[in-house]
Amino acid sequence: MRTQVGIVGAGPAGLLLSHLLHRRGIECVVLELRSRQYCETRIRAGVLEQGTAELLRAIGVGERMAREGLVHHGIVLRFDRRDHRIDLSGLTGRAITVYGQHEVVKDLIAARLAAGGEILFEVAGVEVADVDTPAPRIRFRHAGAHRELRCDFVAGCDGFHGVCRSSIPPRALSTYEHTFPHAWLGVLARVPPPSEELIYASHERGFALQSMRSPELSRLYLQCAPTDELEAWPDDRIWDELRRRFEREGWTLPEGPVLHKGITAMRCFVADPMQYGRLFLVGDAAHIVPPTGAKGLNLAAADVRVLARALDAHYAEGRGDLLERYSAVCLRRVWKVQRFSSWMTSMLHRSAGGPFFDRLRHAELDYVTGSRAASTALAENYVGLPFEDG
Ligand code: RFL
Ligand code: PHB
Repeated sequence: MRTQVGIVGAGPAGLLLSHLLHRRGIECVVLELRSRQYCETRIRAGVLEQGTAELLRAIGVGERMAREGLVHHGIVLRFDRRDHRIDLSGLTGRAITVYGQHEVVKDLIAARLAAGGEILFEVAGVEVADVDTPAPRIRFRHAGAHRELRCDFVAGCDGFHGVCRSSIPPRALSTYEHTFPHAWLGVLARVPPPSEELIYASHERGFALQSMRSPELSRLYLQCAPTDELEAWPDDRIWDELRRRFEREGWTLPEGPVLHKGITAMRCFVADPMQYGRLFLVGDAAHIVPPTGAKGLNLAAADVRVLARALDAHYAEGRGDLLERYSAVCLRRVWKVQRFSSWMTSMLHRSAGGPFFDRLRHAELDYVTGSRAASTALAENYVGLPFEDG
């Protein structure tokens, strides 16, 4: 098999890249470990920056999002049992769209297949070779047969646990990591979201977040210990803890059937550079941010824009400079998003630092919600920093 760009991973990054390349007349093949159904039902992110939503619309995959996505103009920070609204649109003129990541994935897969795009699901044993030569190869097994995909470039869109990053020689890569001593217990429940906007709650018992997927589905998160097991969190305990952490006069949390629950670590990770020879790392394969800023998927989409444009410049104009600058351009945004996500995480989560740090966090919340300049700084990061496509 031969193509121009071999893409490993059919998450948001790989699918979006393949759709952008297709629109620019560049051939690609996507190789995915899991089944189509698994990819389309994996519950993860929910918040799209305005720029991400605009990109999806501009490339013709925004129709269902326009119908079913929820455009939000503000978010709420709840502390001291009171609400403090950050008026995202008033402060920045921009908004966010709440639309599940798996819905984005469904829309992209449908668009790719409708356009005759090639996505091989349930491949195994993916190995990337010769990326430091002009003729990289990807070896894999599919439907019981050993196969090889020859290509000009490889896009490693295979997430944090994928194989692409580890195919770069360690001497050619620096990594930066931090793990927060918290985790999130995430719950999807069939119950109308009690508030129209997202609520980030900072409470003595720990952080809690109310989000949603539709007018009938709530997405709720609780700060928990990274060592917690799901068995320690029966539904009753979850509702009881949510009720305590969201406590506010005149606000009640209705209960409903829990459809899904999971525990997520809170990790920061950056690989530098995000490229080696003809291999380009994209999205979670290159970086992880803690979910408090709602940025992982948006950052993956930002990488994709840069890479698609650089590959287009290579094929259409014979220019290699944008590909050379791929990592440098992406990393500027990555570190700003890392900064924002870490700051949100530290400000909102209860830590073991003791009373001095509890007071500092409280002062931070008080300042952010009381100062127009500080609220604007939060808002402009939350709706998404401007793009630098290199
Ligand atoms: P993905 O989505 O992990 O996709 C990688 C794909 O590669 C496949 N794969 C392989 N394929 C072939 N061969 C191999 N050896 C392979 N190894 C892996 C995998 O099966 C998968 O299909 O990475 P991608 O595309 O970079 O997308 C990144 C996003 O998924 C991620 O950043 C976000 O989900 C993070 N995130 C959030 N981001 C936001 O922008 N807004 C949010 O509100 C938000 N909330 C969240 C989140 C992540 C969470 N969890 C569970 C980590 C909330 C949570 C709870
Ligand atoms: C979500 O809806 O899943 C969500 C919202 C905001 C976050 C993280 C996740 O910061």
